[in-house]
Formats: sequence, C-alpha cells, structure tokens
Amino acid sequence: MTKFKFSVGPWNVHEGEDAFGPAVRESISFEDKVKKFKEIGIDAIQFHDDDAVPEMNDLNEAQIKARAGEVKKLIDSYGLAAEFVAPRLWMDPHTSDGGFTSNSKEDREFAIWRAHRSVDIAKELGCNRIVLWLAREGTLSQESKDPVEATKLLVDGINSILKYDPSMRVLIEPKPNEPIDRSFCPTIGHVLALAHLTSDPSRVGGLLETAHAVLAGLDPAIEMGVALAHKKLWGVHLNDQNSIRYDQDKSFGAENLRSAFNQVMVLKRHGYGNNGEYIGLDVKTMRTQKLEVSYAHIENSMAIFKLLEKKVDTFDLAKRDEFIAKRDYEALDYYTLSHLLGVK
Ligand code: XUL
Ligand code: MN
Repeated sequence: MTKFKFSVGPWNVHEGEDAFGPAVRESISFEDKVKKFKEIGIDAIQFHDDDAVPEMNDLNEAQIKARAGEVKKLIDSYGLAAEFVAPRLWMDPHTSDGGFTSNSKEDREFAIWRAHRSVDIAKELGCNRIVLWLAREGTLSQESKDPVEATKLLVDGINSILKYDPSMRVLIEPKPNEPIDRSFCPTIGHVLALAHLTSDPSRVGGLLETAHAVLAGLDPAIEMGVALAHKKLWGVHLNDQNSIRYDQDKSFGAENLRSAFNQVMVLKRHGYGNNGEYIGLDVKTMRTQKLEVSYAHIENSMAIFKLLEKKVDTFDLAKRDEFIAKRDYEALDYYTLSHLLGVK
C-alpha cells in the first residue's frame, strides 16, 4: 500500500492580505518555512518560478539557474524535494491580459520566456513537472479574444515547453474563473482534451484542485476519477471550498467532509501516488489567525487526510455491495454517513 507523500507551497503560509485589506501577520522567511514544513512531515515543496528565484525578470538565464541551484542546496539540507515549478503568469504587468493568450505579441513572448525559465529552474531543483495554472487565460470582456484562436495559442505555449525540454511533463491546473471571468480551460475534461491537441499528449496531464472543481460546480472526486481513468492525474491540490464563491483554499475537509472522504477514496483505490505523485495541499489559513498558528491549517489538512484514509480502509465493501445489489441507496447513504460519524 502506498504511503502518501505530502507537498505544499511557500505561498500557503502567508501574511493574510486579501482584496479588501492589508497583511495581518509578519512575513516568515523562505528558509524558516522550509524548516517548519520538514518538522510537520511535508516531503516536497511546490514552487512558483519566482518563489525559487525572486525578481527573476531582472536576471539573465545563467543567473536564474545559479539562484535555483542555491535553493536546491537549501531544500536538500532539510531533506525536502521539489515537486513542481509553476510560471507565475498573472502577477506581472506583462500578463494583465493573460500569458499565452494575451492579445499582445510581446506579452505572449514574455509568457514563453517565463515558462522556459521555469523549466530551467525545475531542472536545477531536480524535478520534471511544470504546473500551468492558466490564471488569466480567458476573458474579462468576452469579445476580446476568439476562443478557437485562444485554444491554439494555449497549445502553442504548451508545445513550446514540451519542445524546450523533452524530459518535462506539463500539468495543467484547471479553474473556471477568478481572476478572469471566463477561462479557456475550466475543468479536467478541458485539460484532457487540450492534452490531445499538443505535440506530445503523453507528457501533458492534469493537477486537480478541490476548490477549483467546486467553483466549476463539479465534484472533485469525480474530476479526479476521470483523470485517473485517463492515467493523467499527476498532481492534486487538496483544500476545501464553500460553494461557488471566491477561491477560499480552506483546510482539507473543513467544508465538505463527505466529499473529502470520496476524494481520499478515489485516490487510494486507484493507485494515486504509485508513480511518485504527491498529495499536494493548496490551503490558506484564515485571515483571523495569529502568527504562532501559521501552519495549523497545513497540519490539520494532513491529519484529516490520514483520518479519512482510515475511514476508507474500514469502509465495509461487502456491505456496500449488498446495498448496491438491492439498489438500496438510502441504506448506502445512511451507512456512509454513520461510518463517517463513527457509529458502530
Ligand atoms: C490559484 C492556485 C495556484 C496554483 C499554482 O487558484 O491554485 O496557487 O495552484 O499556481
Ligand atoms: Mn492550486
């Protein structure tokens, strides 16, 4: 049985600023975060390109690689691996209209430059996964971009990564909206379809985030299952989300425990992790929280995952099959809920 490995990004411990208010906690240095991640049982770090190499736009390619090499030494010294690198194609003034699908040729070239630098950084960090959260690849004003042309531009962007380095795999992280109004790649189904348009579909797969599936009005466990059936679930971002609101990144299970149970079940039952995939967390602590408890949401998410693993292991499959045979799904619902509640 796979013992799951956990990963988290440095942005998951943050100062608490949001669209309506400023930071409420002091910053914690990258090294302190790494040290604490190791202490609480994390195995690997998720990186944006500029988490690894801040101010990278001001550096040349050799300097970027050298800085990434230093980060590799640092994480090695704490016994942590790097899971992936994701180009941050939404923060820069060059990407206000999107990256690969921007209407500006110069800005599209910038996006490709950042994607290639992410590959360089990934190689220095010893990982072969590039995650694309296509944050602004969509529209605010729908007539501003043609969806057919935009899809072609997305494919060109992905192809350029595949060509730049034949050892890299691309994991697309779909999200239906926020910060844009309408995304060109909102769900795992779109990811699978997009993968098949690229020059090497065997190197393009998906990373499914719980909250993003909920924002699309879809069920996270089913999204994961569909990707698993295609052998294309190469990453997950477990967290939670209260319905179709802003992206909340709540602790895993905090909102929908039964849904969390079903996510753990599908991952465990279908060999997720057997090829080195991580249980990635993308969780943010509440803005109310004090600095001293800046990591509790990560520890709680891992603890809930492990508790739900036990619930999956003790879920009585013979009983389930009996209810299925009788097509008594009310009884199956009751059994599932009472099992989660610990009723004997
Ligand atoms: C945004 C989000 C990102 C990606 C990585 O909603 O989930 O943090 O996971 O770029
Ligand atoms: Mn995410």
